[in-house]
Amino acid sequence: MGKHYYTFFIIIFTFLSCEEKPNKILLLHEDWQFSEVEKIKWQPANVPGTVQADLLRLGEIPDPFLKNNEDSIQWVSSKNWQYKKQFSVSEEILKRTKHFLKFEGLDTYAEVFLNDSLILSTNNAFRSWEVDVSDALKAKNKLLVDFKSPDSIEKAEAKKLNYKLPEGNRVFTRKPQYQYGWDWAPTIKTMGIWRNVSLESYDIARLKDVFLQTKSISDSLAEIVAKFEIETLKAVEITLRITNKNTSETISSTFKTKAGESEFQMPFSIKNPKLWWTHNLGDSFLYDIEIELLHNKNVLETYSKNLGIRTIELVTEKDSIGESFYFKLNGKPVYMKGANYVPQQMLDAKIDREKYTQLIGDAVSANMNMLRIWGGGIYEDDYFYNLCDEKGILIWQDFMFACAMYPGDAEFLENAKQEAIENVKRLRNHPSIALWCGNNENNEGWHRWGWQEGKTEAQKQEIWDSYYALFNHILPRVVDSLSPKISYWESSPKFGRGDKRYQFQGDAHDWWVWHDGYPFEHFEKKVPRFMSEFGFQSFPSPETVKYATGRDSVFKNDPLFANHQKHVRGFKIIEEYMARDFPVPQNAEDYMYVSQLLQARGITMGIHAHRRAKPYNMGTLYWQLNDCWPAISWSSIDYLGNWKALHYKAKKAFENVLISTEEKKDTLNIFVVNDSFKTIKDSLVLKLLNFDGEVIHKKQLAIESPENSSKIVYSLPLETLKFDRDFSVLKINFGKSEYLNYFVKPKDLKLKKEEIEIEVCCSVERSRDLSLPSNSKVLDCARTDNNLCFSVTLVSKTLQKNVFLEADEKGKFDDNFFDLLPNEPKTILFSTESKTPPKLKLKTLNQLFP
Ligand code: BMA
Repeated sequence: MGKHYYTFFIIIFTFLSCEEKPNKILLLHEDWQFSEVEKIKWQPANVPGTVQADLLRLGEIPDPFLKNNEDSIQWVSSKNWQYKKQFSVSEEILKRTKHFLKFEGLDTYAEVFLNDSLILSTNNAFRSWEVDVSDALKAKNKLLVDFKSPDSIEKAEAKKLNYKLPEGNRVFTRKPQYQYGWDWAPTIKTMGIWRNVSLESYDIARLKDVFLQTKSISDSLAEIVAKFEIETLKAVEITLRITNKNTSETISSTFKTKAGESEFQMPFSIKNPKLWWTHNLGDSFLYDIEIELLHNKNVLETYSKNLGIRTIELVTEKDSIGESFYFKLNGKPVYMKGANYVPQQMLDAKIDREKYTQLIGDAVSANMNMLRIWGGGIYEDDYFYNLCDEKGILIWQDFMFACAMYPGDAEFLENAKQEAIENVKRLRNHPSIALWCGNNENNEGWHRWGWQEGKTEAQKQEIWDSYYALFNHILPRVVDSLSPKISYWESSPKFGRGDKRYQFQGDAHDWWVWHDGYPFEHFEKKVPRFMSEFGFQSFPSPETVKYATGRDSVFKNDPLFANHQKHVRGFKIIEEYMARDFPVPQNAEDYMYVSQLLQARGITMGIHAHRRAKPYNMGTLYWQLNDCWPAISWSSIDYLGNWKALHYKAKKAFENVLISTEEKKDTLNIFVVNDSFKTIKDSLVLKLLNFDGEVIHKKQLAIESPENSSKIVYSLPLETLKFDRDFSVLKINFGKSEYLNYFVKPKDLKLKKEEIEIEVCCSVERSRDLSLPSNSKVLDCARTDNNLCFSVTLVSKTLQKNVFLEADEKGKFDDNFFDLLPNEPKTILFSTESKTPPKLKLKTLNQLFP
């Protein structure tokens, strides 16, 4: 009896004394130093970061984004670099049984030494690396990371092949391909510890992965399965608890693990689920799901995951014309509007959250519902995808292979496979992920860009086999096994522009415009099923040019900015197209302004043509949303975040309800494109005006625009109307939508030079009845703290084309580059941090006519 009591006490005592501690993650970001290997000069380093960003911060290299400095920093990536750090581990952590060092991103060829022992060698910047350091960890530790220059490694790899792979040695290194120089990017091959480093310690179990997979959705129920990967030191009983924070429902289950890795599944359901939609079609609703790992009732780890309940499907079905290419979100065909995204931060690896939030906000403001993360950049940070989940933007995600043919040896393929596994797993919980795509233009390049020339049949076969193994076996299998509800698409585009099927099947890139010099009208002639790239360059804002040159004004052909045009024929192409459609100004600022109008004209012409062709065409993503440095490029937002004319015009062209026109012979067909899921009945109002404001023709009729459709709602016979094509505009209204149709190119318009009257006022005090003060008067109105907006009201006696407002304060106009109709006042809002009304500069196309 006494012995039993004794045992009982021992058990209680052991239980109390072994209260299990939660798993511990220690970020190792502080106190790093770096040095060139050959020189040994230790200096403080930022982690996460890059060698280049640190050298810049320390004043050891000039800023490669400025002037012609790019060349003078190329030596950096030809050297070897090392990072070191000492760190102490508390007694409490040291007592833990298992310790892992985790590197979430090493760029790229690194050897890691812990306490002078080699613990890791890496060769892929897109993978993360974890090492069991349980035996090597001490109270005081030394960590050393040695980075080899990619140059010599790439050369050695290239030598192993008896042929040259297109396009250069970058294909041997798994790091962002655009860093080797692109037609919008400088060459900056970064090196360094570019993502988090941490020490993870545990005693019993840790959660390695959670996948919340939606199995079925009905109005009354969503069935989800949580799939867990758990690692335990030995066979134990663990409990997993799932709490839906929105409903406060909790479920938990206990499982028996085996030593090492175990997988468990826990189904759960959500009643009357709220679906996740893109922001233009509904609420991007996210459930807040908490996941806990417990042992003996002690919580070892807690995670929060956003769960968006939706289905997304790429529909590629043979039809009478070819093969469809469209996305179904929650069972409904959805038209995709957006742009291609390139990395925002070329030098700094630390995520600038404000920049990310701003850019995704700008995509939402411009009514985009899809971004394509292009394959020459990076798999973005989780923060990026979280923003897209929250804001209702879908992501077309390329794997990071672009415009080249890649090696096919076993080691390379295995490396690429691990990269894919890791990134698909990391991103599969995001409702924003709509598609995985194998590569950008590799297939097109191989078949149409002369890459096969000079190669033997055997060499060609080998290169193609390597392509096939990666993009038609490995990657689709990874997606299918790890994220089975998301489609995989081998290559964007499906067919190049030399292939007849371009127009009838799959996604397409239209580079007839720009690269081949075809007129913008070509966008209207060849409309594909889904346009995943088309674009045209423009200059950035004068602010961005001044930032890059360090000058206080801008010059045409400025030698300090010429290197920021990375397309060999770029300047010439812009000039040629400009002369076709616009007056070509001599003054630099005017030229930059017109280059933006030109880009906006071309790209919106494409967007309109694509949207009118719905449902034949079901998507339009222009090239490119953003810039990675101050550049003349295809972007609609420049490096400093300024909206170019295109971004304002895309915002209009991407509205859910779009009025568009098409002139055929003597008839103007008026379309209403309706992306919403509601039929809209309203009146269509047409007003044909001349530029002095005289009304030549008026018409009003009731029309119906069916849900999710594009339809000709009225055909206006032009031959019956007497009007000057170069001095008239047709204003078309339908509900809140408005469209201005011109009958000739901008350069052929008879625009008059006339003053614009302008009034600036604090928006809260702004009275809607306009009694304009004398010309260009700025009202001095008191500003309250909650008033961050100024209203700017403009009016003119004649039509003013593409009014461009510039303020002396940093801020944003809610519209710009707009047309001002004769005698119709227009009010624009300017949001700013500034307390005083902005001083405005104004430019219009009218001023540029001789
Ligand atoms: C497309 C892109 C990029 C390129 C752009 C402009 O092909 O995929 O490779 O920057 O065209 O040339």
